[in-house]
Parts: sequence; structure tokens; C-alpha cells
Amino acid sequence: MSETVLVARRGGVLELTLNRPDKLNAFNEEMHAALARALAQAAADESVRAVLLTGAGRGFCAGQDLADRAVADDDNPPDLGATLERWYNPLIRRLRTLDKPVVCAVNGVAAGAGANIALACDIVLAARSASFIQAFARIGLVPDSGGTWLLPRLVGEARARALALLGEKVTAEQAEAWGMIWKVVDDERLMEEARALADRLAAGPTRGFALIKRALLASWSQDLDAQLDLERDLQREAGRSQDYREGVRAFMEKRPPRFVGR
Ligand code: T3D
Repeated sequence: MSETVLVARRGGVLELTLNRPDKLNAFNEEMHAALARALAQAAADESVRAVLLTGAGRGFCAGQDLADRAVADDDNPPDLGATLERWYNPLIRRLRTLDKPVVCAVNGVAAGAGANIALACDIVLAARSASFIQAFARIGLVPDSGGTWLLPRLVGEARARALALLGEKVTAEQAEAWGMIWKVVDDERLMEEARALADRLAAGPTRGFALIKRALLASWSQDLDAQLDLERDLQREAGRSQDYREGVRAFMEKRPPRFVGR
């Protein structure tokens, strides 16, 4: 088992901690593989009803480990498209399509792919001292891990262009003000708040949450007509769930619902 991603189970939450703190949790292949395994575990285990992703030490994630790229010589450039295909793209797809909510607790700097992996999670909390850097242009690269898709949608075209081209640091407070993330939290309260949020989601209607994720993801590539049809289909499915029946019953009985995730 790799120590590059710490996996801890707390009730219905699978807590994943990127764990290469001396490298600000930059990704090497071992960490990619460990994270892929952990997310596959989250997907397969019905008793996992929410995921919490964070980083060890003072950073969240500094993107690709550039030490693994420094050996390339002029005649033998690395095929970065292949790394995206092999690791980063499947990771973003996994986060976006996981049938359960993913909370990200950004505990420090999130740079390069690290920033966009955080933004691909469902609800992003950031420590007040955290920051987001589209570091790619600083080294001649293009924002990846969904950055060129997510950024304009989150912060608008003008800001997305400037962030991608300039690679400037965005503070957590700025990120919240721009709608890039959900919320800034004081550093010492980050994990407490993130865990409370993950616990709350893990006690929620997991099946319904999965359908919400599916609908929101589809909305970017569909017109209103198609989206209305999709909402009809997903609502039909949600209406057949045990949690919907429980939700209505609890409302009528004026008590909190006890969702089971089915
Ligand atoms: O290659 C492919 O497969 C394509 C995919 C690409 C995806 C990408 O993510 S490309 C972008 C890669 N990431 C970056 O360019 C960010 C590089 N890091 C930084 O710019 C800075 O470290 C930060 C702005 C993130 C933080 O700065 P600071 O001053 O707080 O920390 P530091 O001193 O720079 O870093 C601390 C240590 O972490 C340091 O090691 P040392 O000197 O103490 O032994 C530094 O080298 C190491 N580190 C930080 N980022 C990386 C890294 N080591 C390897 N790779 C990194 N990305």
C-alpha cells in the first residue's frame, strides 16, 4: 500500500489525504495510482457516501512533480498528452462522475493541476491562507485537468483568460468572492468544517445527490429542452428511491429524515 495517499474511513466518509508534503503534494505516478485506487474504492463501496480530499502539510497540491520532467533532453521531449490521457483526465472524470459528493478542503497552495483537481470537486472549502495558481503558463504549458473548461464557467471569460495567461496567485478570499470556490474558512477550523460538511453529505440522499451531479454536468452541453427532458428522467428515478419516500414521510411527520442512500 502506498503512503502517498492516506486513506481513512470516518463513518460514511472516505477521507483522502495527498501525502508528499515535502513536494507540496505534487503528483508522481505512485500518487496518481494510489488516488485512482482510493477513488475506485469509494465508488465501489456502497457504505461510502461522501469523499473528503485534502493535502498533508502546508500545501494542497502543486500539480505535476516537475522533478519527473527535468530529465527530458532536447531530442527526446516527454509526451505530456500521454500523461494527461493516462492519469489527469481519468482523475477529473472520476471526480465529476463519482456517484457521491466530493468535498475538497484546500489546506494551502493549489497550483497547476492541483488547482484544477480542487476545482473539479463538488464543494470546495479553502483555508484563509490557501491560494490557487494556474501555474501552467509559467512553464510554457496549457491549463489542464479541466482548467480551460472549469475556469470560464466558474469565474467568467475575462478572469479565466487573465488567470491562465498570467499564472497569478488567487487568494482563497478572492476565489470565494469570484465564485471559484464555495467558502473560505479560518485555517484552524478548515478540517473541522470540511468534516462536518462531509458528514452531513454522507447522511444525505446519496442516490439523489448522484442524480444532481449528473444533471449539473450535462447542463453544460445541452440546450434547455434537452435539459428539461433529462430532469424529467432523473426525477423519475429519484422519485423511485427509498430516500424520497423517507423524505416525504419525515416532512409529513415533522421530523428529520433518516436517509439510507438508496
Ligand atoms: O507533466 C505532465 O504530465 C503534464 C501535466 C501537468 C500538470 C501540471 O500540474 S503542470 C504545473 C506544475 N506545477 C507547477 O508548475 C508549480 C510549481 N511550484 C511552484 O510554483 C511553487 O512551488 C508554489 C507556487 C506551488 C509554492 O511556492 P512556495 O514558495 O510556497 O514553495 P516552494 O519553495 O517553491 O516549494 C516547496 C518545495 O516543494 C520545494 O522543494 P525544496 O526546495 O524544499 O526541496 C519545491 O521544489 C517543491 N515543489 C513545489 N512544487 C513542486 C515541487 N517539486 C516538484 N514539482 C512541483 N510541482
